[in-house]
Amino acid sequence: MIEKLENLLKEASSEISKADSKEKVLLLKTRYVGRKGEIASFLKDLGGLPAEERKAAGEAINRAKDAIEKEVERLLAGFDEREKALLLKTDRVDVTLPGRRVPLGKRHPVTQVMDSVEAIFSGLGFDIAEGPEVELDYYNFEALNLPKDHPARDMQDTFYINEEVLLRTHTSAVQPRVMERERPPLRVIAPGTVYRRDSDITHTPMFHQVEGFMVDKGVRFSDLKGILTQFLHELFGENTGIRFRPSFFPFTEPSAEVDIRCVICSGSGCRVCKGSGWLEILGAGMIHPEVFRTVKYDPEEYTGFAFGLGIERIAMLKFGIDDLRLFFENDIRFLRQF
Ligand code: 2NM
Repeated sequence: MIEKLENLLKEASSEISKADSKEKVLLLKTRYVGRKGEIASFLKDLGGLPAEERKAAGEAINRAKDAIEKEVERLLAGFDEREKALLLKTDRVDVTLPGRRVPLGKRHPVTQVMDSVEAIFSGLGFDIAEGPEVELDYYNFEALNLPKDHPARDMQDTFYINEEVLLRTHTSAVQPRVMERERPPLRVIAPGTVYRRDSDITHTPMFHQVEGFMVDKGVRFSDLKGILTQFLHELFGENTGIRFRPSFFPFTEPSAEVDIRCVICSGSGCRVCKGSGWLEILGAGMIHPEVFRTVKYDPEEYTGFAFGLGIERIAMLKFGIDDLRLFFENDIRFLRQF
C-alpha cells in the first residue's frame, strides 16, 4: 500500500505540474483529493489492512494528501499572481477621456427679473428690505388702510392661518414694518413671495412681487413719474412708450396704473395686449395720509409715493413666455432657455 501511495504521489505531482490552467489544476484536485478521489479510496481500503499496519498506513495517506493539496495551492497561487500581473500590464486608464460633468443649473427667469429690478432700484438709491411671508393681518391690511369690509380681505382671496395671521397677499406688508422702525428720508424696495387663493391659467396661488416706496419732505407725483419712467426704460429699453392712467388703491391717493407699449406688437394691437397696444405693468400712487398716521409720520410734514409690480408677468413679457405654469414646473429644458 505504501508503495502504491508513493506511485500515486509521483503521478499526481507530475500531472499537476503539467496543468496549464487553473481549471485543469482544480480538476486534478478533485481527482486526487476530492471526496470520491484516489486518496479517499485509499482511506476506504484501510479497513482491510491488519490492525498493526493501519496506523502507519493512515499516516502515510494523510501525508500524501497534504503533499498533493500543498502542490495544488502553490500552483493556484502562481496562476492568480500571473493573472494579476497580466492585468496590471494590459489594463489601462485612458486619462485623455473627458471627465463626468456635474450638470449645471440655471437661474430661474423669475429670479433673473427679480435681480434686474433690484439692480435698477439700487442704482436709483433704493435699499432692499424683507419681511415675513407669514404675516399679521395688521401689516398686510390694517396698516395699509384696508378697511375691515374691503373685498381684498375676503377669505376667498386670502390664506388665513387664524384671525390675526395670514400668508401675505402682497409685499406692501413690508412697508409699514419699515416705516414703523425708521424715519424718512426713505427709499426702499421689498421683493418677495406672496400668496393668494387663486388658481387658473393666469393665476398661481404663490407668485412674486416687488413693491417700493419713497418718503421725504416734498416728494411729489412728478417724482413718482420720473423714478418709474427711468425704471421701465432700464428694464424694457430706452425707447419703450409709457403712459400713466388714473386708478384706485386703498393705500394711495391719487393712484395710477402704468402701461408700457406692447413689447410684442409695438402698439399695433395683438393677442397679448388684447388689441389695445398697451400692457399694464405696475400700480402706483401717493401714499395715503392714513398710512402715514398709522406709522406715526405726520402727513403734513412728509409725502411719498409707492408702487408694486408682479414679477411673473414681467418675466413672461421680457422672455416671451406664454404659459404661467411653466414657471413652476422647474423643467431644466425650459429653464436653460433664458
Ligand atoms: C401697489 C400700488 C400702489 C403700495 C403702497 C405701499 C405703502 F405701504 F407704502 F403704502 N406699498 N405699496 C402700493 C401702491 C402698491 O401695488 C400694485
